[in-house]
Amino acid sequence: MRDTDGFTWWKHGVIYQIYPRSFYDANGDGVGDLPGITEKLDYLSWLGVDALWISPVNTSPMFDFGYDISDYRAIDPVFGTQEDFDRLLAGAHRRGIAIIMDLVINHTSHLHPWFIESRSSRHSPKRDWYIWHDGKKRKPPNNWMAAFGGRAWEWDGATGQYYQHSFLKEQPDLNWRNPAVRDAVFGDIRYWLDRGVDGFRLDAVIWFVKDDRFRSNPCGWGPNAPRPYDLQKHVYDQNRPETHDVLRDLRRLLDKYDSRMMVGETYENSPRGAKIAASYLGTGTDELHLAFDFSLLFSKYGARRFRQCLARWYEAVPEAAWPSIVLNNHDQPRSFARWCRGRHGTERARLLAALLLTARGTPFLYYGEEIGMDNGAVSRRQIQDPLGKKYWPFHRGRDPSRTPMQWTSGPNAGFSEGVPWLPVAASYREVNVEGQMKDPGSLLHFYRRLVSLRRERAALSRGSFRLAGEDPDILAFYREEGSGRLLVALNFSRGRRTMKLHDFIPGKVVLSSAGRKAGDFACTMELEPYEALIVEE
Ligand code: ISL
Repeated sequence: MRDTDGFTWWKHGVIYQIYPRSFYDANGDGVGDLPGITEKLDYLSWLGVDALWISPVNTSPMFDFGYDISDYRAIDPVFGTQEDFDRLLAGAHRRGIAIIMDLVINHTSHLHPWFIESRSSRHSPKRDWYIWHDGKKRKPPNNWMAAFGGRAWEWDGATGQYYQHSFLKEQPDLNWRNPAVRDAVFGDIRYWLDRGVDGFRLDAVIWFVKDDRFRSNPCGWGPNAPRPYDLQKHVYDQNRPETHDVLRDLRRLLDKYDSRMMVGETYENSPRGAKIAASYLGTGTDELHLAFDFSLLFSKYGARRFRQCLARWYEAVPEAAWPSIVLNNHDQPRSFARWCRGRHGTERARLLAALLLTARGTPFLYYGEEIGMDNGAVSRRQIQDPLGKKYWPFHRGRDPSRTPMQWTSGPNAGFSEGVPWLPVAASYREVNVEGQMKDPGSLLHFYRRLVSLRRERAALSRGSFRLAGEDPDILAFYREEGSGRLLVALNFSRGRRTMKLHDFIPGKVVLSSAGRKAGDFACTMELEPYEALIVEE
């Protein structure tokens, strides 16, 4: 891709996540598709993003909307054809945009031919491709739970054994200790690398390898306790050391190609998140290229908390590696719903935009974040997500952050001419791309300005990072590269605040969310309520 002097696309560019069912529906069946993404490439190029991560589009029976793959080499007809994929890839590359596929290899669909063969008999040559185990006195082999509810073991009456699944029972886990599994999956990965795909987002990395002695987990108290899954410490079914071997092998495979990358979903919702995510970066050059620390995403709002998250994350990332920054994805409530509802919502959203795009690390934007999309309201009848179906009303599932992209104020928010698979969020009349494109003062234009600033100023995309001050309401930091030094100050309070900085040198405004003109002089650091200010010294 577009690697030029000092610019590596996955380090210095901006990555945009698309949930393809919900982005744009080109054929009117109510479900977003690949031709839909291709149609919107000009928009994405106008926004200035460097890469798209597209949630899974491979053939799938859709028990988990694509996170259950039954053919790694094919495109699911609901999203289009192989040719549609090639057209998207070519169109993106023409515009200098890289394509990152979602690689779901912790498990397959139960309808993948490998699993069908594996479960056909205890003597099947593919039996050991999945994790089969005898029961203990008619009970599951140990106490492992599935992240999506119930036991991690499903009884197979026909062959008289249990198989293990970390998520739904329709998502049996592959046995990554088996070299034949590696060879087969690596073959499928090479298939996409040879077709020109630029990278992969690796699903569910922490679950890849399980304890070889199948020991039961000790009791514990996790983030969503008393959900049974969080009543144990996941010592033996997560983060096993052998997972690093798999990543090292994968890295060696990718390194045979030019400028390809992989970013891992290194999930953890606890203060240990940064350390765990960073561990999968290995030495910095031998495992993942990028990992996700979800601490900001799970954090409460505020300068102090966000500062602590950044500090921990940067401290954990190995010297030779590179961080990423993320506030949203398809599994969690949208940042707008978490932090920006009510008065001053848009101002708060601007602060988040500035945080995402000026901190050190590759920013990941989730579709709709750039216009301030809120969670949608999804009634019980409309629920699609298996998690919502299972846990309503305690957990309403992940549909609210997956509602259709809001393109216009017209019917179905301009997403589809059919009946959308999920209802559009009520905010679409005021919050949509068309309206915001016309308004230079909109959130969308603010994002676009920030994205282009990162390209103009190497200090923002590549520079060093140093926290400035300890103000409880202001998160401030210096970004420095060569002779360029920028001060970024984000006022998270609803009041006007003056920053006390012993080493502040008055400078020119580069960007302000509170109406100051670029080029004006900032002699003191008096910040307006919720102001994001970038000053060049
Ligand atoms: O989102 C979660 C709980 O609501 C997490 O536990 C999440 O399930 C975990 O991070 C793994 O997520 C990934 O793999 C799942 C898939 O459903 C998610 O969409 C994906 O991001 C199984 O493939």
